[in-house]
Amino acid sequence: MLSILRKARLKDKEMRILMLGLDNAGKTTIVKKIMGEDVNSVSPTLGFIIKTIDFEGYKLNIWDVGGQKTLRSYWRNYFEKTDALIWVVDATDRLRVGDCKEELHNLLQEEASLLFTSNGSQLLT
Ligand SMILES: Nc1nc2c(ncn2[C@@H]2O[C@H](COP(=O)(O)OP(=O)(O)OP(=O)(O)O)[C@@H](O)[C@H]2O)c(=O)[nH]1
Ligand SMILES: [Mg+2]
Repeated sequence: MLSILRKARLKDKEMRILMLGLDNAGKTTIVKKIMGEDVNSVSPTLGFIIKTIDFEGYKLNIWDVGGQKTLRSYWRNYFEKTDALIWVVDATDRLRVGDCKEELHNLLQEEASLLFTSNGSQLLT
């Protein structure tokens, strides 16, 4: 019993954080900066990169996923077991602020429908 409790506590100390946003928004740059890595050698992410940060006793697993248009349909595959979402916006990219809004909206819609279907509810079909 004690070992189960201990495991549960350990599990609570681990978080899965999903980082999404349009391509070129600066996701990988932010993660590299946090990790103390060189930010001058950043290239577009074609799949995903997982980085683990230890913060105040918490293990944060950051999933940095590529944001190019062709990759966005795969975002949904990363939702499961995610504890937090970080949506990265390039505030200087005025031309794509509309795209950014639309993608975030689609993402939240999709997440809502996934939640409902996984609960077996017919609320959103
Ligand atoms: N000046 C400046 N440049 C930045 C900043 N953040 C990112 N960049 C630059 O913007 C470019 C794209 O940044 P990335 O971190 O690759 O963007 P991303 O969101 O990971 O892009 P994808 O992997 O394609 O989804 C890089 O050349 C960075 O050097 C910032 O805060 N200031
Ligand atoms: Mg990237």
